Amino acid sequence: MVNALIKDIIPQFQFKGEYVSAKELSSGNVNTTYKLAYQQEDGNTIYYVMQRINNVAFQNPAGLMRNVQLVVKHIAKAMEKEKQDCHRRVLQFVPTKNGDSLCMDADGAYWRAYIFVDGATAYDSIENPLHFYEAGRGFGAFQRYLYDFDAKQLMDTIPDFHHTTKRFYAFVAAVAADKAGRVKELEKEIDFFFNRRKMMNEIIALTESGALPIRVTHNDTKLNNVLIDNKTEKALCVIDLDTVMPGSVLYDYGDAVRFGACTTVEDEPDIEKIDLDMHLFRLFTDGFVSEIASTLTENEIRYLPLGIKVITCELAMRFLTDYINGDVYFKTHYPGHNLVRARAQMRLLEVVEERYPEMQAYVNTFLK
Ligand code: GN1
Ligand code: MG
Repeated sequence: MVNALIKDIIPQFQFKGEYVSAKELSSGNVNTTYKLAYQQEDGNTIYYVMQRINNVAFQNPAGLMRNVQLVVKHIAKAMEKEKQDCHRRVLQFVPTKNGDSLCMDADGAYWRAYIFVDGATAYDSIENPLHFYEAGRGFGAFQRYLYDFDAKQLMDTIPDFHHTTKRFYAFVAAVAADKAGRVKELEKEIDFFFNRRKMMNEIIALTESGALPIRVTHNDTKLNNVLIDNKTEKALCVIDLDTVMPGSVLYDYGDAVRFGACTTVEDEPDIEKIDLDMHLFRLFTDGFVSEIASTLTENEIRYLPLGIKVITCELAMRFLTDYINGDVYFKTHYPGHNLVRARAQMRLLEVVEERYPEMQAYVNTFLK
């Protein structure tokens, strides 16, 4: 039986074959995603991904889809230029029966669909360390393909997404408003971010002064946003392009290490278990830099670890802000989930701070 939530949406898209089943994929924290199976006449099954775009996070879904399509087209061309086969390596969208890229549901939210890349895996955690080297290559190559993309073509799908200083102001405003009455229990956590206020501004200050260039970046480089081919075990395709916007290379590098080199899940309740695996850190760095070394400036290399620090702090603060606001942005799976996430990322940040000199020493080995 088709899930009631999607039964009116499915018929709007040009899916081929006969509908078999739909399964919700639970790993996203913002959009809602289903994997659909369609039986073909030749007996094969084609899988599709159908996604509801979260309209709290993304206010302009049409602009978002335009961005994503421009980026995908550019990457496919860049792959061709490098004589690489782009089959299964870029997202392929499925139009609606009206030929549009989106359709609207009864609540006014927008949906889109694309072909599921078969024979590849989006890992939620590292099972084979070499996959993390490959993730580094995948995200590094992604930035290389977009190196000559004219950023002016892109609209900001979420304005100031990684403007960590403005995120801090939003956090302060949330504390002041105390909408959900939760601030009284959070003195320690609130102090934690006030104590790091200057550090949080460092990437912004470096880009504003021109010391770090602005590129086109992915901005959400979790391990599960790069597909690894099951056969070759190589990075295949970068997905979740909704936040592709102008930004710093440090964001993509930092967010990927934050998520993938952590020894636990992102929302680990037992913070004693949280550590940063330095071997994984080095593997990712090797893979990432190997793909974009030719376009990175010396400053970008030197400041890579700053990306890990700032992005971990930013996300910890975003989770806490959402907890204070009454859990309105991130999907939560139990009461207090956002607070557990915030505390886990705060602990991870402390570990990153301890390991910082070691990380700096490692990235400095890439300077000529
Ligand atoms: C959200 O939904 P997902 O997992 O792709 C969030 C990211 C966070 C991430 C933390 C648009 O990404 O910024 O880093 O959760 N995406 C948006 O898990 O806010
Ligand atoms: Mg995402």
